[in-house]
Amino acid sequence: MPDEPLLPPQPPESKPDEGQGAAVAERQLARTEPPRMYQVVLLNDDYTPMEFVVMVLQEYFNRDLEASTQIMLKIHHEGRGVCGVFSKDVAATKVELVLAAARRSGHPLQCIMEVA
Ligand code: TYC
Repeated sequence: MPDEPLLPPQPPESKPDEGQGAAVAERQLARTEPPRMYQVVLLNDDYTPMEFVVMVLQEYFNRDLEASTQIMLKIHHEGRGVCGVFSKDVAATKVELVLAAARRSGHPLQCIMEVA
């Protein structure tokens, strides 16, 4: 015979605020922010040919000839111009591809990304 009286099975111990209901309420309160977006920006310089910049805008940012020429001229006159707005990974990849193409062709073109 055991010393202690036999009790019916007890539920596991839990404090009032640690029940599953509290966890669900907490999860529902945590609002998911939309992902940060990044603009890819081309910078002006005195050496990169205009045609090369127009080609970059067409090839890497899917702009037609007209839009590419407008953006290139804006950069030429104002010092910088936005090529497009993307998620972080896509923006970073575009920057790398543009810089690699510019270096391969021997141009000093600068391309950066910044929070949109
Ligand atoms: N300023 C350059 C030139 O006169 C053209 C140019 C445009 C260079 C845009 C870079 O991001 C640039 N050849």
